[in-house]
Amino acid sequence: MTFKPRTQSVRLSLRYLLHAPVIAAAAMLSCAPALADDPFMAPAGLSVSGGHDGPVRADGHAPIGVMGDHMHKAGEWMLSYRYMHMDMQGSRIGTNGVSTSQILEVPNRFFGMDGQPPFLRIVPTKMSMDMHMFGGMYAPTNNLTLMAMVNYIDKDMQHLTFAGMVPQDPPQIGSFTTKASGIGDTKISGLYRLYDDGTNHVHLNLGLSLPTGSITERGTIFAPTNMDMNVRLPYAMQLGTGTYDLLPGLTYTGRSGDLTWGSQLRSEIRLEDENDEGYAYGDLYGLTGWLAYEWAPWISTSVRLDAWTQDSISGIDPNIVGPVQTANPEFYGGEQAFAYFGANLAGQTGALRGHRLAFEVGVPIYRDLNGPQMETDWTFMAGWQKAF
Ligand SMILES: [Cu+2]
Repeated sequence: MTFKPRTQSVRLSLRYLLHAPVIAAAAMLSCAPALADDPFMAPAGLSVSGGHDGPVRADGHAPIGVMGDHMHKAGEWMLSYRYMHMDMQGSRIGTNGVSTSQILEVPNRFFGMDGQPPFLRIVPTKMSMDMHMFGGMYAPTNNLTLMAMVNYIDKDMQHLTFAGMVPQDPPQIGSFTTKASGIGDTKISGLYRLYDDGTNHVHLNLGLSLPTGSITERGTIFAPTNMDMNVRLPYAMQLGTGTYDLLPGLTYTGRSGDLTWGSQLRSEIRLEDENDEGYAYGDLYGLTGWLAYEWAPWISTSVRLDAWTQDSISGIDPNIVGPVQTANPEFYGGEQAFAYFGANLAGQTGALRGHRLAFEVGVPIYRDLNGPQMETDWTFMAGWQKAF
């Protein structure tokens, strides 16, 4: 098994491909003021709430996993709640799954420091994340919608501990679970309408992520030295990035009868070289595309593909030390693609009118991870939305 640095050429080419729409957006934005004054830019038929008597279209919103997919008409509010569950089991290096015994052969970057064995001796086996997202949207004008989102995160990671000083085939000496929960990073953003002809719609997403999530969570681990230790938890168990992050993106949606489609480019760009603890997550670029069919105004179903690339962590938190892959900033990031299957429901009459309920399940189709790194096996999201 080798641990050579991953080839950069594939990643770079994907990155440039993903950059292209940002450049296109910048070009479109330069002519946006002229479009914004055009009364045809915001036809009444585009309201996602369905107006006062027309049907509320289930496909008026993208699949629930897409953030900032739709805009509102002037004066309209929306409240939303999303619940997400993510399940990870096992690890991979690049595109290959690796066993526990393979992980135990990976060098420990902290070897030489007090009590640190030469190879990894703690292996994470399972992780789950639950996230509660509370969102609000408000449109001061037809061409601008503002959005804010606050998150509550719950993380749980299970590990096996192996004898530290046994050089090969170390015996397992214990296991432990770490948990962290609390407020995550807060996101505020603006969606600006660039083009709308009633069939095709394009808007710019420009957001800012505020570092409200803790990056100093602690937990008790069972160390390879056969001792319980209270330590700062690895990056994967922290609740925020610790940096101010810019969230630029571009969204396109289209409709023809009962068929809707769309795509969104998104990115997370760190605005600081390092956070208070000395590191920064890698920048992220993602592209998603979906297709939905509305069987009746109250129900639509969707398929979606999402691909993203993210660099490893730069810098290091000197308080995160341990013979475990999650303590190594190099074992973060990679390229992934997931397929999602979803349904949107929209209440039509009575007290249910205007209430939206949506679900989406995601499964991996491609995972190339800087690893060993835990792999996501499936995700689930459910959401409620209501415009006023
Ligand atoms: Cu909304």
